[in-house]
Amino acid sequence: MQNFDYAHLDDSLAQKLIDRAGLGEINRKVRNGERLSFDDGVTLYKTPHLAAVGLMAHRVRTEKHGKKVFFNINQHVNYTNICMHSCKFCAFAAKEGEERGYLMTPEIVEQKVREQLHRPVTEVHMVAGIHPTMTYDYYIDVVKAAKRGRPDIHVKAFTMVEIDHMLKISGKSDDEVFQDLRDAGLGSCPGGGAEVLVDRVHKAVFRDKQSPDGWIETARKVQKAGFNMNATMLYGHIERVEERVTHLMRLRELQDECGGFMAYIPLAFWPYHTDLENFGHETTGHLDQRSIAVGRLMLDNFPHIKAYWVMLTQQSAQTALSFGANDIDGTVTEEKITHEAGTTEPQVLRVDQIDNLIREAGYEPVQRTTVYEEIGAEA
Ligand code: V47
Repeated sequence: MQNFDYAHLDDSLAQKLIDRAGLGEINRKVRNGERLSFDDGVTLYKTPHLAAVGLMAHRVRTEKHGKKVFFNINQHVNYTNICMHSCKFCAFAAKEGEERGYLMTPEIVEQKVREQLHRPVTEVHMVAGIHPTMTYDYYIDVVKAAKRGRPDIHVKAFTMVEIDHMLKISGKSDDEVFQDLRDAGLGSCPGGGAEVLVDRVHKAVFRDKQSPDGWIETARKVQKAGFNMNATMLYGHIERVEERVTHLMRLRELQDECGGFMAYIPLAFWPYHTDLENFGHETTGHLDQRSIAVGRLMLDNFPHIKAYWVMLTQQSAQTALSFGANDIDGTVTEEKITHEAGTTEPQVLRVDQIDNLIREAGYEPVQRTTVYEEIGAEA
């Protein structure tokens, strides 16, 4: 059966729907490749006409990527949950001495990677807590350990929070640290740790961790050192619409300057076992789709928008493919951060399950490397 595809909705019909939603001027800008303003971003977040926002985002996504949806075969290794910070949204972190705290030696990291040798994994995603006493050499060693376990694997590791910590404890210049990381085998950096890049949310929710300016500054250094990275936003807690838009504008500005961002990944907040549990609730399907769509429309200089199924859920991630997303992340394997916070999703998806999610929604699955080279036409 040929799926109805609203990307190809007759222009005048699309125009009517969007005009009726009061979004005609924003649509005109999008169609003409004009940059959307802060106020446009706020309007897109506030309008009740989600379908019109989704339609605009879907048309942009279709122009950039056609029917392709990227995924990768990856594994996660969270090498420690011991963390000196106390972010209110986090259920993963443990304090040193707590029974649930753990720290993997580089040998264990190597072992974790070896355990997956029977699968065609191309990427290891490594992020963790900021351990209060871990040495600089440890960070370099865990990258080397992953490469020893599987020499051809792409190591996507360390959020800007971890990189900043390493720069501070290394006793070396920034250039030397980036060279050490490159020599050890670091390929790129994931997009975590950004949360919401505004001071009010930082003060209220993650005050003792890297500031929004600090995240941007470290991302600038990483990209100027030649590494690609992703960017996230953690939404669905105390942040306001205007703060989400500020976050997007800051990412867009940095991308104009450095150009090293690959994907934007809105992360749906899971409240369970966190300090925001009583305040919090799971994000809604409505907010999930809107977060993807507004990201696609505002971030005109980002090539990819990722619907991370572990946090969005498979249902929302699949729907997001028609709201601007062109990537669904990967097989994952042993994710801890969201599972500690109550996600109902499994630890791992098989390639045939990912394939099915993508095809059922009317798209074409394309396996990719971490840096978006196509591995085959399809899974
Ligand atoms: O930085 C923490 C978030 C991030 C919770 O770059 C939470 O490809 C939801 O960045 N509910 C880490 N989110 C994960 C991450 C990521 C994931 C997948 C792919 C990529 C990529 C990056 O998780 C943290 C934080 O923002 N987080 N606690 C929570 N309770």
